[in-house]
Amino acid sequence: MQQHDCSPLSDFIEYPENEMLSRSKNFYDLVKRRHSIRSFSDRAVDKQVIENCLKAAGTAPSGANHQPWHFVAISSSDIKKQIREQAEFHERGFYEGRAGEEWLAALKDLGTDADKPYLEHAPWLIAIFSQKKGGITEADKNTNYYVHESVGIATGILITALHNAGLATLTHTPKPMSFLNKVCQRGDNERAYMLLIAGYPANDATIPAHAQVKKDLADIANFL
Ligand code: IYR
Repeated sequence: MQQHDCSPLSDFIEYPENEMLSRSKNFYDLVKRRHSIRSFSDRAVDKQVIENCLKAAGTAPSGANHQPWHFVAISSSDIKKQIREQAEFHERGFYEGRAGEEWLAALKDLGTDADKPYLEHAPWLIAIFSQKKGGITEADKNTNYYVHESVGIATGILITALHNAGLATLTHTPKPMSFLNKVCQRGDNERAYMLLIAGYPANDATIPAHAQVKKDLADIANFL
């Protein structure tokens, strides 16, 4: 390996094998209770919880460790209202034709439509941006690598962290999403990647049957 500055791996924890087995099972039991919901309570969620989950997301591996992401956590009613208005405007165009027949057919069993009341009801919206240029510090303007992969992994950790904290989420990708740059005051170097809705589920929250069909292990993996 090339000469480079480094320190010993000191915080790795090795578990006894039986504990490893139970931990892996417990984690599966935890994450299989994560469901995307579309009906949120307006009950407030402490900002510190969101901060901790964002810190967890920020530990994600990334190309050359450039951490090519930015999260805008929104609790302001005014900004949520603007996002709802613009998302619904674009979604109406999507559902009224832009999506095309095949895409609309794929969404039928989820029951989604252009109405996005949760964008105002939920206590937190987290707009996730990817950065084309960057580096190990915020001031850098170097090329970023594997941006989609990196931001995808960070988003996955964020969703899991929020679920682990006891919150429900919804991944939302209004199409197009570029209005988020303006509303969130993010520059040209950033591209809106996803909008995450986070909060407590409303009492009437449901899970579409379609979303509960998960492929078997044998269908998603094989061992060589
Ligand atoms: N962005 C739209 C449409 C939509 C697309 C997919 I793919 C989904 O899995 C769910 C919805 C919307 O949020 O309604």
